Amino acid sequence: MFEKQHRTLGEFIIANQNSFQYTSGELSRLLNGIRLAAKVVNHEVNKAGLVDIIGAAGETNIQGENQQKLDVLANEKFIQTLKNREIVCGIASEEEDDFISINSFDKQHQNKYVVLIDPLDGSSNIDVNVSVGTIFSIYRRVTPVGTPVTLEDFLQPGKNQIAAGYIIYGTSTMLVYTTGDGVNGFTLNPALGTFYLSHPDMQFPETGKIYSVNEGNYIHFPQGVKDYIKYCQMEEGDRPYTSRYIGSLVSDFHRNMIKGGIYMYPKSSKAQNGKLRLLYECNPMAFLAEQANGKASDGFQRIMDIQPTELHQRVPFFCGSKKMVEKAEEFMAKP
Ligand code: AHM
Ligand code: MG
Repeated sequence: MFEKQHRTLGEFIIANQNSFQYTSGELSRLLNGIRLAAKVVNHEVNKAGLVDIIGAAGETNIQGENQQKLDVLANEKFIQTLKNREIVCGIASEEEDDFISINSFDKQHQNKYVVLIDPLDGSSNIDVNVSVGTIFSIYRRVTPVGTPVTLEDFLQPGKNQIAAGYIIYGTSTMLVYTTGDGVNGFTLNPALGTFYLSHPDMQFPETGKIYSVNEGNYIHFPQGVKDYIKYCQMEEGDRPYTSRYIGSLVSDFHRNMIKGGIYMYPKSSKAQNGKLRLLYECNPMAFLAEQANGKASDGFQRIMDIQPTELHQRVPFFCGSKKMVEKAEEFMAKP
């Protein structure tokens, strides 16, 4: 008997195509486009530490220009790949002021999906060789096929998402995504350039022992958040919890999903809506969290119920193991 082969991401996408509501194959082509761009960006991220050495050897940057910043490069690679393959009708990116409408001569706005993307989240971690990630979110357009996309196609509540996921450029590179039927994680074999299904049906433990928040902002947090943090630190039952904060949402989320924990980016007296973007960061992570039996809230209501009003809108974010997010909400609700 031959040993059972691990499924590749490509095979998985095809196998799941038929269980999907709209079976034109367009979503599969789109996910394959993201898979390809992920490999290209992974290659660039992996050589980040070599940039100066390669530059000094004259292999790149012969005009003495500054090396392009990796977040800008990642943005270009994802947009280029999705544009070239003519698989979406519009893209909005955290790196761009406005959305991009895509039309090819022969397709006449026939594509159905829009993609929202944070091409390289946590990019300040690149300089210190710490994990970063890409976050993506996919919706069906709401305006009629055959016409150019409008802002309305992008300003949809998170509950309308068709698919969402992230790529984590970590000790291994992984692509984790959902199409609304659970969450699956694929690990890149760098020697072959192939993603293999390594983490089927990922689930947040119902509760956990890790809290992740930038405690440097403590004095600026609302009283409910301060009280919840004190609760996490109290010696009682399974507490105190452990504090772990990478400062890279994808990495903090990924760890908490595997081990059990809560990630928080609350509002503060310095930032009334917190820091994270509803469309590029919170909604996709919220969709993944809910699909993995976790929870995502702004402290008071479900993230995916919020009706966005602008592309770069920010919201407070509490996300992770269900019981922990509920407990944080309990503290927030106290007068
Ligand atoms: P970015 O989109 O500018 O990279 O910011 C998002 C990142 C998150 O990944 C991370 O959790 C958070 O910002 C960290 O912010 P802070 O340094 O304020 O704690
Ligand atoms: Mg970001």
